[in-house]
Amino acid sequence: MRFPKGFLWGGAVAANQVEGAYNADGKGLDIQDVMPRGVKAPPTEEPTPDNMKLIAIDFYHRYKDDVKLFAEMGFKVFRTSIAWSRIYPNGDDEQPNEAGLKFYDDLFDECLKYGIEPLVTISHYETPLNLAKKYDGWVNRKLIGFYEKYVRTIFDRYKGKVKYWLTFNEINSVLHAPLMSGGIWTPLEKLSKQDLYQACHHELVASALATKIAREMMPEAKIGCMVIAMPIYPLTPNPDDIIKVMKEDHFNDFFGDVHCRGIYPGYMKRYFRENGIEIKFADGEEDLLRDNTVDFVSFSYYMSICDSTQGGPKGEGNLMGGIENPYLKASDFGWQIDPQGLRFILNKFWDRWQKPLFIVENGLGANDVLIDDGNGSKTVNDDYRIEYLNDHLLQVAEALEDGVPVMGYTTWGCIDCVSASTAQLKKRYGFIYVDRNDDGTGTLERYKKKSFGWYKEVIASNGESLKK
Ligand code: BGP
Repeated sequence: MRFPKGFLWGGAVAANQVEGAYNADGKGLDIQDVMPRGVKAPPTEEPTPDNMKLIAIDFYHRYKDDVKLFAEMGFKVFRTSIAWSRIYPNGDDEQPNEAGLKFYDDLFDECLKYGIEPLVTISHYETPLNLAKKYDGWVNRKLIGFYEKYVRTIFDRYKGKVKYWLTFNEINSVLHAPLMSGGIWTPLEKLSKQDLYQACHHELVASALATKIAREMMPEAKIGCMVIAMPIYPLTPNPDDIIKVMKEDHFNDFFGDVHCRGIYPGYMKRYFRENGIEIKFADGEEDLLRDNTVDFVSFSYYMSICDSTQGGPKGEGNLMGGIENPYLKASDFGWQIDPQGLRFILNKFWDRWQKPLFIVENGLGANDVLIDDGNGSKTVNDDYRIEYLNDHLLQVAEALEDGVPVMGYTTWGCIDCVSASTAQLKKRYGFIYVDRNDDGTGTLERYKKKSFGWYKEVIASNGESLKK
C-alpha cells in the first residue's frame, strides 16, 4: 500500500447536517431550516418540528466530545462547513455576528489541540434563507458581493487556523438541485436556462474571487473547488451512447474546467449558443477567472451510473441518478457500489486538470442496527461499511500507483448525521452511532461502531492494514 507520508486521513460533515441549534446565538435561518424533506419535497413556509436539521445531532453543543472521538481515531483532518447564517444571519447584514464567529474559533481550536487540520467548506448547501427569498440566491449578481464580504470576514478571523478551504460544496449540483445548491428560490421547473447558467457563472466568479482574496490574505492557504464525481458509463458500445455520455459529462466537467483552466470550454459555448443562453460577464470577470484557478480539486464519490439513448431501468442516486449498471450491487438506499469507479475518476481528473486531488466525501449510508456490545455499552456490527471503505481505499492505492497525486481522504458523515438528499437520520454513514431517530426520539448518546476501531487501524498503519 503506497499512501504517501502526510496523507490527510479524516472525516467530513457539514454544519447544517450536524450542528442543530438552528436559531441559537444570533444564527439566522438558512434554506435547510425550511427543507424538512431534503430535495424530495418543496420547502416549507417556516421551520417545522419534523425537520431533523433543527436539532440534528446537536454538534453545536457536543463538538468537544465528538472531536475527541475523531482524535481517538487518529484523524489528521476534519472537514466541516461554516454556516453562513451564523456569521451573517441574513446574508446581507452590515456587521457579522460575533457569537457565530466565536463558535468556529472554538471548534477549530479544539481540532488543532489534537493536531487535526480543519478543512472548511465555505458554502455547503446552507445559503441564508433571506438571500434565497429576497434575491433568488445565486441567480442574482448581488450574491457575489455578499459572499465576498462573508469570505473576507472568515478569512480574516481564521487565517492561521484554517489552511484548507473549499469554495462551494458540489458546485455542479446546482444544475440538478438549484435551491439546495444555489439558494435559488424559483423551482427548477420554472427556472429558465438563462438564469440557471447565469447563477453558475456568479458562483464561478465568486469562487475565483475567494481564491484571489485567500492568496492576498493567507499566502499559506490552499484553495480547492469541490464537485460531485459520478462516472457515467455508456450502457452499450453503440457510438450513440458514447456521444450521449460525453455530452452528459460536459455538464459536470464544465465546473472543474473553469476552476482549473480559467476559461469557459468550447463545448459549453456551443451549448449556450444553441440554446439562446448569453452569459453576462461584468468588467474584469474574464481576467478574474483566468488568473485565479484553484490549488487543488476536491470531490465527493459514492457511485457511478450508466446512460444510453435507448433508456433503461432507473436507479437511485446522489442528487442525480441514472440507468442501473447490471454488474453492480446497490446500498440499502439504492446507490450502486463501484469501488473501481473511484480509481477511474481519480485518473480522469488528474489527466484532465493536472491538479492535486482530495477525496472529501466517500462512504456508505446504511440502516444500522444498534446492539449490546456485551460490555455494558452498545455498538453496530457494520462489516458492510468496513468492506465498502476498504474496497474504495484499495482503489485509491491503485490510483496512487498510477501516479495520481491524492492529498487526502475524508469519509462522509464520520459521525451519523442528517442526510442532505432525504433529510433522514436513519441513513447512517458514521463510525460513531448517534442515538436519534427520525421521529425525534433518542438520547443523542454516541456509540462507537465496529468500523471505528477499523478506521483507527487504517490511519495508524497509513493504509497498510487494508485487506486485499
Ligand atoms: C453529498 C453532500 C453531503 C452528503 C452526501 C451524502 O451530496 O455533499 O452533504 O449528505 O452527499 O448524501 P445523502 O446525505 O443524501 O445520503
